[in-house]
Amino acid sequence: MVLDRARDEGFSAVGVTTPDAIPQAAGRLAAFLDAGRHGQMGWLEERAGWRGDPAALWPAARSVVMLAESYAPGHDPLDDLGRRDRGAISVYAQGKDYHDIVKPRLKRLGRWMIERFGGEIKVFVDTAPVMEKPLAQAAGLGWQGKHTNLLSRDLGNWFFLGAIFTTLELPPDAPEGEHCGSCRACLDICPTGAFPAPFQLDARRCISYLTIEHRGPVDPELRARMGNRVFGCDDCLAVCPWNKFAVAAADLRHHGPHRAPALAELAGLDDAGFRARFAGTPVKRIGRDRLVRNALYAIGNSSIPAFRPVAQGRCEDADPAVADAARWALGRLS
Ligand code: B12
Ligand code: SF4
Ligand code: SF4
Repeated sequence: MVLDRARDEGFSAVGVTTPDAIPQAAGRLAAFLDAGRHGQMGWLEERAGWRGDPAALWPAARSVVMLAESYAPGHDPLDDLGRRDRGAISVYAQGKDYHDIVKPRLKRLGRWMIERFGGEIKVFVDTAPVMEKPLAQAAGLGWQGKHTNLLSRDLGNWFFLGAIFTTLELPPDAPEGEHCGSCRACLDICPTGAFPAPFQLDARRCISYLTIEHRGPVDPELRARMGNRVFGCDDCLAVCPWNKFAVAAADLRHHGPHRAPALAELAGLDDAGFRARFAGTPVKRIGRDRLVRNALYAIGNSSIPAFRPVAQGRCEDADPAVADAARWALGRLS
């Protein structure tokens, strides 16, 4: 019944687990943090006790309903990497901010559960101290692949996760097993070698982290490997063979006009222009300076001499990371 209602809300899959279902997660999170693999994402450390133990986050919770929302594209994202005068924006960020789509849906579903069955609920998507991937695997939605993301036989790699914690005792689903087998396509394609081992990521080398989370200048060795990616990276997801079972997302708000903007336009943005261009999208949260920095790295990687004046024009930018990126790009195009 919850499944039918979740599908009515537009979710592609739903499963139930218990707050104590991921006893291995706390140790793995601690190992990740101890090795410094979170880089500047200090917020992962701050409430690690709750993150690693959902039962401690809300002791009254008895069940966790995990939901998947497909954002599968109708194109191959790897095609955008060949367009050297354009910036590649990762598929999840090409349309409306998914937090604004998924959270209201979770709340509506949660309210319906209360009306129907009683109990209390809390809803989470992305930003709360909840390890959504291991919980979703425990709820049977899919498995954490060698690239560490959750994938499924029905949806491939392209789906967001959300959680409803409830005080209700719901019958749990069986956890999903791992179906990567001997495949290692995601590990081999990663442009920066961000996987120290299968199933483990060093976020400090991941282009998604570098373009979205990392403040200040990026290590020159890594920026040279970022290609034209200006927000996020999809390579390890896009290469996965399980995507052949994914169908393009039904909610068109996940697809949008921000697929591959011209690098010259991005590098020329001021604060007001940035806000107007990216309002309501996930790109907005990184701010003008970081996006312009990323666009200048892409220009430096473009081998297009006509971009020299664009880089020149940013060499005295008020933001030191932008000015550094502009000088680096100019040097690479000389
Ligand atoms: C921090 C974070 C990031 C960081 C770090 C990513 C990471 N893998 O940790 C950065 C900025 C790099 C990132 C990037 C991306 N992210 Co992100 N991110 C998160 C966030 C907020 C927390 C993840 C976390 O807890 N990391 C800490 C590590 C320790 O946990 P873990 O990844 O689960 O690690 C597990 C494995 O290492 C495993 N493990 C370790 N050793 C071993 C050994 C063996 C043998 C095995 C089997 C397993 C194993 O155990 C760990 C615990 O389960 C979640 C939202 C949330 N609240 O959960 C979104 C989330 C994971 N991100 C998401 C997305 C979409 C992305 C990107 C695809 C976006 C993009 N296109 O650029 C990329 C993918 C990059 C990648 N290959 O992971 C989605 C993933 C949805 C899905 N289907 O899985 C989430 C769930 C957000 C959401 N609500 O939809 N992200
Ligand atoms: S998102 Fe890109 S950089 Fe990050 S692990 Fe995957 S392929 Fe590597
Ligand atoms: S590309 Fe291969 S190894 Fe990587 S997640 Fe997909 S099936 Fe697993």
